[in-house]
Amino acid sequence: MNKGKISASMMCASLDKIFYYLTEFKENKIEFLHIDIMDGEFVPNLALGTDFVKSLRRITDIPFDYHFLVKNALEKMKWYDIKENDQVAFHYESNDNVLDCLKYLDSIKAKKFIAINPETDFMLLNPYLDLIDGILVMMVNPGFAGKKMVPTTMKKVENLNKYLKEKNKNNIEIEVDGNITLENAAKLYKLGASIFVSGSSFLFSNTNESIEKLIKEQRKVIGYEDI
Ligand code: S6P
Ligand code: MG
Repeated sequence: MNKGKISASMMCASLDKIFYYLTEFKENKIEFLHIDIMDGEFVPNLALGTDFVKSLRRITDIPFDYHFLVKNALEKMKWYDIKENDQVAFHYESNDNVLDCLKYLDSIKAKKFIAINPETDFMLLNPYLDLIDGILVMMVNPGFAGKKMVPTTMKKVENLNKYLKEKNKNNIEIEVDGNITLENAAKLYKLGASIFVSGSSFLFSNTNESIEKLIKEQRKVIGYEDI
């Protein structure tokens, strides 16, 4: 099994510690910064605006993992300065034309992910399997940090992984977002998830542990037995 990757959820990072976090993430080679973008329409919350994200981009070169929880994602993606190899997820449930979004992401050479809410059937993504790099599975109802996992989502990840294997689509990554505690990360890694969004349930849980120690603990349960 490939080693899992960590995506640190920046809506959970308090600003007074931002340089500490970014330095530790860089030194410990965290793979992504997870950038939630919320418009108060698709979800009942607002998050990470264009100028904030652009200034974050100026102070770190860690790849961004954008998660657009918005209506009109195609239009709003263009407001952000998405770089080659950044990863971008938009929601299947939104009002966008999926193919148009994928086409735009191709044109800017970003990695293409489709996000699905807990109640959305992954079979609906069947027409797009040849076109995407990954599927972001929401493990909580979207909009806020600190929510509890919707219990059925664990089985959903297991079934999705089996389905992708049967279809010979092992190249499609499964990203899990929401309530990723250490225990949930360990279970989900075994069930086939490969990218783990870490928010208030782990990296930003404000324990007294150093970020370095937390990253190492998380890595141990996602394929780095030897750390
Ligand atoms: C939620 C958003 C997530 C959160 C993340 C926070 O709608 O998409 O990315 O930032 O879930 O992590 P936690 O551990 O508080 O659920
Ligand atoms: Mg997210």
